[in-house]
Amino acid sequence: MDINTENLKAEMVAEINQAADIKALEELRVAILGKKGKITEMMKTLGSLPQEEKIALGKNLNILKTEVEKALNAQKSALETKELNARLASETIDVTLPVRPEQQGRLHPISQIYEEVVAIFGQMGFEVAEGPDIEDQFHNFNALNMPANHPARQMQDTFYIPNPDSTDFDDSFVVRTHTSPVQIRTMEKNKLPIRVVAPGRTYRSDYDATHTPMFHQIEGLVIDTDTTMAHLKGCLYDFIKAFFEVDEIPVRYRPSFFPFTEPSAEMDIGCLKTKNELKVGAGTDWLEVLGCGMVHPNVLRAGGIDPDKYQGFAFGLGLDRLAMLKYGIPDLRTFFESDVRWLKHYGFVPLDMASMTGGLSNNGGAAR
Ligand code: 2U9
Repeated sequence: MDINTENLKAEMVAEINQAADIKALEELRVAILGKKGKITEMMKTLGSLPQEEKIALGKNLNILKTEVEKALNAQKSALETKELNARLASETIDVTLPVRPEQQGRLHPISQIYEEVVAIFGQMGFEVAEGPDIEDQFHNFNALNMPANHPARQMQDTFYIPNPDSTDFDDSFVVRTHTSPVQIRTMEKNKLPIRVVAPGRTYRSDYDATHTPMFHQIEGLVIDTDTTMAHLKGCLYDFIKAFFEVDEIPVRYRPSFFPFTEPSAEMDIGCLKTKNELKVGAGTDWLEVLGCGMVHPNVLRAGGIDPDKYQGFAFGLGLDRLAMLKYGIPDLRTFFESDVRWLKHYGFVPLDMASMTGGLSNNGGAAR
């Protein structure tokens, strides 16, 4: 048999080097080295050859096979590099391009209200104070003039957390039922005067159209030597006008009771309630928006402040309720359902932050 393996090698390597892609190369490999491939078929003929020819051709075919395998591997990695480079070129992202106009993300109305309220109090000179969600009973209750067995403690449906180091119920922790413990901690730091707002998550065991077990509050505390109820009224009036973005608004204060303030009051704003709508800022109806009062002397004492030298005012409001009011959201429970369609409707453009100079809510969202 006359087989020129040198010529065959030249032909096969040329074919291999011309394979345009991995698939064509694989077809070629099967055609040469597969079960019925050219070289395999030639190997099968060896058995019928005379001994000398068998040895010579066998050796040459093995050399040919090795050379072909080498060429196949080289072409495979060349094609893989070529394909990877083509993919990298086609998937290049220009990170310097401007943000795409069809951006999807939206700020939750509570985050928006949080930013708005903090922007207003920040402009007035309040600092933002924060504290832990899990509190001890001293900071959540006792220091706020609510000792153990005080009826006011039963007024709040509290989530208790066992204390692993004590079986005494009084030592168990709570998830804070209001942000007031943050102000107690601010007082304990012993730096006066104080002018802080404490926004954040709060927790009570309650669930219906107007209550969720986790909700958001913002509370304020001002303490100085001569702080009075007049300061409280001026401060809250300025806040409410800025918040509802109006120049004038009727307000009234009704006497109320909170263990931590004396005297205590609730502030109502004038509004117009119709069958389907609530208009804030005018009309003959009243809407309760916040609670407030002068800090109780017992609370000052618990925070390490001498009530004979210092006095102050405090207030508290529910951020969720404010969001419902300002942006006309009817059911509180929808706030926490994580429904993207809801968020698309009521949400706000995240890059347009609320600010007193840039406008609080002129960035679209539910106010549109
Ligand atoms: C300290 C002293 C006094 C905070 C206050 C209220 C009145 C109040 C409610 C409004 C709506 C809670 O979310 S709500 O249900 N809050 O009416 N909060 S005075 O008084 C304090 C707080 C801390 C040291």
